[in-house]
Amino acid sequence: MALVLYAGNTNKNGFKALIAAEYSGVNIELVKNFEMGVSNKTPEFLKMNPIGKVPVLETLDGAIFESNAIARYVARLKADNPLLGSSLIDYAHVEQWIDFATLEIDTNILRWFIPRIGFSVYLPPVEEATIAALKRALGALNTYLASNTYLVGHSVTLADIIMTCNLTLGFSRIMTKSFTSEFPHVERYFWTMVNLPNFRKILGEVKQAESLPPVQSAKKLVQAQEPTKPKDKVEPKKDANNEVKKEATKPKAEAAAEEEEAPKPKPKNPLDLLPPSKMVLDEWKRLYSNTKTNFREVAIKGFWDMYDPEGYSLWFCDYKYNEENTVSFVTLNKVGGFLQRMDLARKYAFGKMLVIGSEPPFKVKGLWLFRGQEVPQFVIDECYDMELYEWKKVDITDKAQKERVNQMIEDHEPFEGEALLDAKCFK
Ligand SMILES: N[C@@H](CCC(=O)N[C@@H](CS)C(=O)NCC(=O)O)C(=O)O
Repeated sequence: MALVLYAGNTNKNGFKALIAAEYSGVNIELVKNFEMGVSNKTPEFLKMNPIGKVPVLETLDGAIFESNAIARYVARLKADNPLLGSSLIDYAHVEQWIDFATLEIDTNILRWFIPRIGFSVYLPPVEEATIAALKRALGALNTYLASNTYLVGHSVTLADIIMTCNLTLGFSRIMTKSFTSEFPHVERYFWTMVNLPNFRKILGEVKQAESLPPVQSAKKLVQAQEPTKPKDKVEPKKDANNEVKKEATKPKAEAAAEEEEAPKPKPKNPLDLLPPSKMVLDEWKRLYSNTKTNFREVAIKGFWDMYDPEGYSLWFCDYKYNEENTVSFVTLNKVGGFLQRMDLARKYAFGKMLVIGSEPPFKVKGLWLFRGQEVPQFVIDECYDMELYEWKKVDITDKAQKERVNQMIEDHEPFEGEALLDAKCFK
């Protein structure tokens, strides 16, 4: 019998074991047709976990409940698993961060989230104290991550897996950008982790909550839970307890609250109100993509022929924390994640990002073309990566700066005397 995990396929507590399994080469089967509130209340299930909560892992030697214990078991199936650390002090630090992720981070995220969606009493002073406690924990984590890429040592451990799964609930349901921007190192850490292949495979694409779940008033909650059809009578109330919900499985109370929000008209982007420019960004992007030979003579020359210094501006960016770029694939993921998050600026920007050096620490430098004369405010507000870079406007009357622009566009190697690990383009 393979290992069988009993959990819904959006359960962040179940994800801990599944990600650990990816790192450890362990095969886990997710039980099919799991129905929260039904499957976990059967006598067979209660024999495996008397409290009737998920996840539960069924093994040949017996069942295990509590998601951290399950994840530890999975990691221990691989001998000398680096997920658990490689020295006595590392083992202790892995355990330390697992407890911190559970008791200081997860507990406070849940205490903030659950009352808002109407599954426990909402009391403003309690919420205030919970947010303060969460901020205290995130502040400490932020300080630690200012000089550490991972929680323990120089690679992913079980502590990162458990921390990231817990943060996933927070980031996707309640911790909006304006809340998390106070903790830039936590943001960088989180987006780097969720984009690592073994995480992404299980978590899918994670999106940050755009607003706080509106508080569910007692009246609304009662209405939303009032059965209208017999089927609703058996709908499990606790289903939303601490799952990372997909739209389709949102608790009724929460869905009702969201439905009541009036659609807001989308304000026009201020960049669309600028005087028209002779430079057609898409034309430049096409020229860049279609030039395969004589790049200098064709694409670079074409760029300067098209460039409109009144309608557009050029910017150099320099990553502020290059000393952290000690692992090549993590650095590349970081840059890849940045470009994904820039998607919102596609209509107004073109960019080149170079990862420089043949050995760590790698330097990350870029060149961006933006509509208008400033780095657009909506990009600064929406894309947290922006503050991880130093931005400097290019003076195109300066020959050296202009040549640097050319070299960045054409991935010139060596760049500033060093080999390129990679060059990525945003177009
Ligand atoms: N500490 C437990 C928490 C388990 C838990 O709260 N599970 C929720 C879903 S994520 C549950 O089963 N709720 C149903 C209930 O409370 O009856 C763990 O980490 O496994």
